[in-house]
Amino acid sequence: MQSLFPEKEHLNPQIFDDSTEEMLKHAQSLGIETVFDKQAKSKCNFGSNGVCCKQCIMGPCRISERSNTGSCGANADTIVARNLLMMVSRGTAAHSSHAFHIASTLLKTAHNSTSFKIKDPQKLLSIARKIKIDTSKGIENTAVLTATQAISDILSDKTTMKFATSYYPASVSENLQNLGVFPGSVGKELLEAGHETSMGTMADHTALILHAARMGVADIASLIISTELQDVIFGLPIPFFSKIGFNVLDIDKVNVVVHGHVPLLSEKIVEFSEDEELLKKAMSLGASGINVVGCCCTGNELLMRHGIPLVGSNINQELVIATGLVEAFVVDVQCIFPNVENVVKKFHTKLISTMKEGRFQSAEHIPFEDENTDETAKKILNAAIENFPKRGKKIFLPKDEPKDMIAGFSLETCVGLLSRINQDDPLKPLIENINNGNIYGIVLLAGCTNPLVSEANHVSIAIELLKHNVLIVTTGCAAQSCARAGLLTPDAAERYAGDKLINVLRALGEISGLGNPLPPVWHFGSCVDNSRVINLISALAEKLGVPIKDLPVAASAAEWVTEKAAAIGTGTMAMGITVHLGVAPPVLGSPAIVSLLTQKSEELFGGKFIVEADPIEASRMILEHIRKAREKLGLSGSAAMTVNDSLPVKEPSKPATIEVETKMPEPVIQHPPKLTG
Ligand code: NFS
Repeated sequence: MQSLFPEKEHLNPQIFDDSTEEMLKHAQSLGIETVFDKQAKSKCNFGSNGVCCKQCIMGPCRISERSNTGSCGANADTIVARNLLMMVSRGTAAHSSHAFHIASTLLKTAHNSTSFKIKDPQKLLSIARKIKIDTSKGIENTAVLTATQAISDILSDKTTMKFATSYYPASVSENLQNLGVFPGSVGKELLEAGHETSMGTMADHTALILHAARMGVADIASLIISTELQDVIFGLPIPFFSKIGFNVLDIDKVNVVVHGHVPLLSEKIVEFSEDEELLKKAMSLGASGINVVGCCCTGNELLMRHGIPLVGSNINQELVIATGLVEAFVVDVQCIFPNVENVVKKFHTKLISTMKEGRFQSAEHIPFEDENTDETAKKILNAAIENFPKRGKKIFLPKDEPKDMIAGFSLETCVGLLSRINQDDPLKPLIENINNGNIYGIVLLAGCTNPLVSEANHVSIAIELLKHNVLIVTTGCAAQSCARAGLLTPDAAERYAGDKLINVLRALGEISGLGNPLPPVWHFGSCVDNSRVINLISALAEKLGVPIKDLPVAASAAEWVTEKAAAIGTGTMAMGITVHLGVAPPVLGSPAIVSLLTQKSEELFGGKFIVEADPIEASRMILEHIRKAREKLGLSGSAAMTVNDSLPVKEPSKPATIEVETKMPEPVIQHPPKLTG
């Protein structure tokens, strides 16, 4: 058979994770094309620079040596800025549609018309107090008012989003308001963006970019709505031991992969996978049980609350099916490659779509409504079970065992853990350790995995930064990359954390009851859960009384792919956080826009974009940004460091300031009730 990978350079064997490479070879041997081949063939360079305009049918036009404007005279700056605003808007539409769905579910749940419960009334009360909603008339009424406020933030004709004004530090809101980039409702922003980007309307590229920033800020508020209200319905994340890898699929069981982002139905699939009737039926057909595993961000959501193992990130989805072991590949919305339709045709796997926004020509569509999730979950599990006897002989798993990991961090997890050190002022120990340099800075590794850069960049950056005592928090597919590389384990702390950070991790591991250091990379959940990190950073800024832009923090989306990542990155930057991008956004065709995003933005927002493909150089730039922030705050340990400074010391040079004042508590990290592998 002709190789699908005649030139294998883009799969650098040194940096590509072994299991993925093994699965790729297997898929290749079956003649299956995946994103790895398709991207190399399809990528368009004009589009990459952002200078392609499809706004009207005098075009499509593109800026080239032959013409420096489109047919209507729109120049590269206008075209690039318009394209960027449309990209950020689509990402925001996806996130806010998710937020709208969750808020509606909470509203219906409060009216008792779903099978969901208000699982965490305390969280609901804390949200309500934060957005200044009356809590005096009972939990159901509070839920109705909170959900209604969220829906109004998404769809009404308002001038400010309450979830933004209430959650962002005052200094951030004030700056955004002064710049005229504080969002009204998301719907209003989307409507205006659609209008402005239509042919012959907005031709001021600065106004378009400022609107992109306003949209990004609205996007972050949408994330906050989704995360906060999901916690109310499903409960807070709990630190869990779990596993990641293709081999979390179980040869003896009915394997159900849940993929996408909105965890409403998948929560029910997990719940009913333990239903006795269904288990009996699975066993009667020769299986030893039902094994639900997660892909992408739906997987991250289930991991955070139930310890459900992860089978893969966005670039693994086709390969998961190519194992031949998946009875049902159940998708909700977002980041689902249409190619999964082609791959399932080679196997017995049923592709089951479940939401009206995410349909496929040949998939079986089993839609769920909030009112019938139980029945739909059972129907899907039945379909998976009945498919088990049809499993073919073309099954394959890579030889590597799944990797261990600990996940389930959140602002509440951190505060809960730290309150074991200082009950009255939980953030104080964290701040003391940032002040004295035991924690040199905090960096969020977020976003997708990208087939062009393989899985190495998140991991390389994490390892470089850890050496320099930077604490890593991570979400989304980036978290999965780090997990696959074994970075979410106590061993990784001993191996990679710098000489000061390791003391902090050891102390925290001790007070958590783990008996080992905490992992040096903290998994904060799905991409939507970037809001948890924003909330942590906001809490630190407010506690220290400094704007976010002055904190020794940064974010990195080293392998970003989607419009949603563009929205989160833009919103994060507008809040004052410097964001590294490992893949250039489609703006290089306009030097004016490049300058706005990478330089002028710092004057306006305090945050800026750093674009650097090389992970080691990117780490150096991030460290330099943190060094400057520390210097400005007058913190110790601000001397220049480069990534060449080797800091392999594993013995503590001086003890961390964390002291355990309380009696040793019960362990807080749990084993999930069921684990494969
Ligand atoms: Ni976020 Fe990237 Fe998708 Fe999740 Fe993964 S691709 S933008 S990380 S699954 S949303």
